[in-house]
Amino acid sequence: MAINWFPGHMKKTQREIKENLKLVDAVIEIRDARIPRSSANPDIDKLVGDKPRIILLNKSDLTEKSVTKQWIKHLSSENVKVLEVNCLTGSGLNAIKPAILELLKEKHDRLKAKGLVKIITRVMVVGVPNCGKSTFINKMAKNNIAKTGDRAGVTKNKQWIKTPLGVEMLDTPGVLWPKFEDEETALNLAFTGAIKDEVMDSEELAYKLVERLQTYYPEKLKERYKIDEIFENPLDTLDAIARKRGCLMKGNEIDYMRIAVILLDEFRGGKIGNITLERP
Ligand SMILES: Nc1nc2c(ncn2[C@@H]2O[C@H](COP(=O)(O)OP(=O)(O)O)[C@@H](O)[C@H]2O)c(=O)[nH]1
Ligand SMILES: [Mg+2]
Repeated sequence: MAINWFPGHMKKTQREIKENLKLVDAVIEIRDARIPRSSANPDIDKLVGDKPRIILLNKSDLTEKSVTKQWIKHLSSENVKVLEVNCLTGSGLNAIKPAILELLKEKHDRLKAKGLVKIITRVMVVGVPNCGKSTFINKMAKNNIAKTGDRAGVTKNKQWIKTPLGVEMLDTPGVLWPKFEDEETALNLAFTGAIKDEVMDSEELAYKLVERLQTYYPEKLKERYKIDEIFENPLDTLDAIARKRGCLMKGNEIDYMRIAVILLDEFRGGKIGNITLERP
């Protein structure tokens, strides 16, 4: 699976992120909770440095809860707080403010000691494509559409959004690139829709998804598609699923394209169940 990002774009966004980093107190990094490792940018630690960071494991409505808890523990550190959220409903988002305050406590204490009363906290949002950056920013900006506009001495040509949390957020999120170095990462990104289907072979992708699901979630697969058994060869399982769904062409041939679209769609929509594709 040969997928790549044009290095010119990568360099430009990297530069932009570095510049924006100077303007903020903390970084909110969004990841897809179904693939907390694959949806991370390999250079994020280097980029963010020791700036306080909040990792939002977004789309947690689609995951296996206990595994998400494991990830939270695994990814947390002194400078990094990890929260599970659902940006569609807003669930979990109110934990952001306390997390930011905790991360910035020392800094705030220092400022207060200097006599500052009103402290504005600025954050920037980063994440790989499709992790939910726009949904997050829209949700946070809701009921508070008023943008703060340019502010002398702070930044030029940058829009900040005032959120109900009392935190100002840079309104354009930084797009990071994931790494596709190994096939598993590329597949995880493709399964979850982070890589456009147009550049993928959907039939192969669906086959690989069945292979994965029948290894880790055989019962969910059986239940969703009302199949009696899982076959050793994932292709046989895929065929059984296709037959159950009536994805057949003339002469009873399997319509692989049609079942592929159905499978990927249902997986992405959480219809096969709460599934996490990788473990810490
Ligand atoms: N199930 C679920 N879907 C979400 C959540 N957040 C975002 N999405 C969906 O994920 C897709 C990508 O979101 P978007 O905000 O455009 O991602 P961006 O590319 O990072 O800006 C959209 O279809 C969103 O509706 C969530 O918490 N749960
Ligand atoms: Mg977006």
